Amino acid sequence: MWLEASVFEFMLSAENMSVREVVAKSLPKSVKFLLKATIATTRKFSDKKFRFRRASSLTAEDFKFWHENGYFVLDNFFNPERLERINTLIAQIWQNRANDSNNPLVVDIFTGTDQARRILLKDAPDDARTIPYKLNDLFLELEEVRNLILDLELCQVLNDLLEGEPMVCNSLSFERGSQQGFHFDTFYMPPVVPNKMLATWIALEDCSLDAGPLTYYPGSHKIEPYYFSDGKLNAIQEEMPLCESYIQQQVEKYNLKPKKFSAKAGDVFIWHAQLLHGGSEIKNMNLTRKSIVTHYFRINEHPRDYITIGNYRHYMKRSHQNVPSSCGEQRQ
Ligand SMILES: O=C(O)CCC(=O)C(=O)O
Ligand SMILES: [Fe+2]
Repeated sequence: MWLEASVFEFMLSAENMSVREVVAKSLPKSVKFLLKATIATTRKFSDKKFRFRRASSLTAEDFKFWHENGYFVLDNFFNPERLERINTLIAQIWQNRANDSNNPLVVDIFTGTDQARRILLKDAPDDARTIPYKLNDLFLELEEVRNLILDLELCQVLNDLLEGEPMVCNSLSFERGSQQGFHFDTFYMPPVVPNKMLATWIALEDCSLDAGPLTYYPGSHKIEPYYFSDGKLNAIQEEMPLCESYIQQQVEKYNLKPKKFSAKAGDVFIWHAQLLHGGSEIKNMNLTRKSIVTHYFRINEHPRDYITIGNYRHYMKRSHQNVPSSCGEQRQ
């Protein structure tokens, strides 16, 4: 092969990701194709070195699994040190939340209690961190979070699954389980083109089964979607009882059984727009379950609404969620 092994080493290293993107951009198509094929082959034979990284292109078997089950797991995808940096940043964000009066971050606190509400993080009381909460859209503020949820190789996998380049639509950071009931994400953010949306769940630490793990029904993405009275997939609260009985009936019809995701730090769980999932009950409130959930659309459907940070890596150009006093926006 005309390219030196050391050149491959250089181009494959995570640290040189941006250089890799620049080099890749300037190459002619035929060379890019050769390079991509060779990189994939090289990775296959260097498992040890890329223990936490995975060849970007999925195999036919992977696609079959995705189409049959509506989810896909990338084991050991992220390096624990990288996750620790994110956990430290989140701790600092909580600690320093009130230092900046313009801190724009928005958090949903006391989830699942009668105190549940959406507020600015800077106004959150200390105990809000000890009860399940969702910290919204950290990616808008933190480059490290953008780089994690828009990791190049992760985005290449998402690109393959979406058949188009992914674009982050929102992110939710958790330190405990969500205990959110079973739902389809299309209740809150249906994509413009059916099914062209997906979510990733990144384990920022090992998750005990008592910490309220992610739970899901394999194969539930095959259920015919439920359309509300306006013909859309967005949930209409008053119609939820009817929708829920439809889902129940479909789960029984297809004999679907729920599963829990017992994640290890660095694992990534990817789910289809129509996969029925939720957060299971937290058995021990002292246990944390640090994770980041990200929902992605495709740039194809939002040609003017995104910011690009590299090949395959885009996020929606948008502002933070409004707090309810200024807007009654539907939330998930
Ligand atoms: O992490 C969980 O428990 C579920 C989160 C979820 O369903 C979502 O953010 O869409
Ligand atoms: Fe969800």
